[in-house]
Amino acid sequence: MAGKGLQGNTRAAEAPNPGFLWGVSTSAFQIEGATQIDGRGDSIWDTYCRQQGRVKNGDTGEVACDHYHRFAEDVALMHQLGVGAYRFSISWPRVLPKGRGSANELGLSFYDRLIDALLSAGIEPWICLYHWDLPQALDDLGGWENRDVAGWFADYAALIGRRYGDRVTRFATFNEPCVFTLLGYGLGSNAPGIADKAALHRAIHHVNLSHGAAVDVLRSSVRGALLGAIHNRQPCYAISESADDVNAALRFAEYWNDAFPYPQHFGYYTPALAEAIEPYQEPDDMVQIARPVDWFGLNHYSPHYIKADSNVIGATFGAPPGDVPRTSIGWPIVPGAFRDTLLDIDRRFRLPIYVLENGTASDDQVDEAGLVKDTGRIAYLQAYIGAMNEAVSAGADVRGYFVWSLLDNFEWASGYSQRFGIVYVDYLTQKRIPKASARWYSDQIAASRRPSAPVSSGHPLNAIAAQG
Ligand code: IFM
Repeated sequence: MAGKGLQGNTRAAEAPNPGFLWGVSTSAFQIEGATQIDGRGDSIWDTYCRQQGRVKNGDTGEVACDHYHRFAEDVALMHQLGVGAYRFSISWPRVLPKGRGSANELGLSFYDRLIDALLSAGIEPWICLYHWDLPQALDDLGGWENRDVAGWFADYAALIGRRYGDRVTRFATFNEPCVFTLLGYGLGSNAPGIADKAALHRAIHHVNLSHGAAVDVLRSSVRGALLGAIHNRQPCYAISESADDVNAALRFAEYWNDAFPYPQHFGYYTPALAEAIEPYQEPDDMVQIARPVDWFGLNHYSPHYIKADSNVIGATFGAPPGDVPRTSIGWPIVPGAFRDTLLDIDRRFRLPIYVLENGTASDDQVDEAGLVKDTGRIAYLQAYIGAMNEAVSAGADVRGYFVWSLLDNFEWASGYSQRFGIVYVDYLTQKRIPKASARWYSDQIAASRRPSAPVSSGHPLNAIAAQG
């Protein structure tokens, strides 16, 4: 039986309260596949995947998890897990193949079917408008470097609000804006592969303008809309005490932690960014950016260890000290940093917090019995959910937690070499195999809804996993 002897019945800690929202997250380009059918346009990631040497093993998003055709099976899996919510993203080029202008009815109706299936299964849909797949046609016009993108993004948000706002109230404007701007425009290691200081600063400012414009549009078009953005925040420690590394860590933190939350919530950029972005700013921009939102979305995996570098921001990732445990992808495991980050966000931003990504890659294998015993992932989730619960006990207003990710999927420049799912995907057959962590997570959810009841050992996922 899956999970036997795998801490499957071990609880992370007392869950915050019975109304707490447990969910799973994914994104369009990472799971949908079906990139060449039903009128979808190219995104910058389709282009990037075609460029030799950009993505490990030459992997692409063409098939991915084939979620476009298998979404009903995936919703059924979520139902069996018992999650209360599913955060997914809309593929902008699937619904607007050129990024603006005529909408693609076939693309729009895919998300109708997905949303309806979720609602029938009692799962709340959380829509993220942008998880990194900018329509290529807009990139051809300058993409996030072109100030007009704020208008294009607002029109896209209006389309989504009109179409799905009768069934969905939770919308995020952006997922991890610091990552796709820094890696895509500053360091050149993600699509569209640019490494240029001015490009980075233009992109940051235009993403912020687009966020504010989309909040306005959704607020006026969706009754009862509950809006936010999804940010990374994590401590950035210098790898040494040298002045260069210490300054690099401070600068890196401005780009990583503050470049979006500060203008969006407080209406200003922190000092180094304020100077760099000043040439691209117009008089009323900050008013347009700092629109009130309803919640703070956090993605957090680990702290960063930062060193000085000659790149466009003068700082990059360094190695953690040897005694810090790491996941198979090399990311440090420091649950206390998660607890402290949640408390810090609570104190600074004074909004309900939703953890919309947390999880780990692991080197998962299907064993002879057809099971995936991802004990390392269970230990990670247990420690991190425990740390979250400590933050809640200390007063942080955390309302929900979503695992990254439901499925193994396309991990950007790492292709399919890294598995983040609690459900294993056999990419040759597209067979889904819930891992031991899926059963563990499901047990947590069930137990947190019935705090005094013993954790179930006869969960339906056992049977699914046992079928191998
Ligand atoms: O897969 C990504 C996701 O798209 C954004 N946040 C981090 C995840 C793991 O790297």
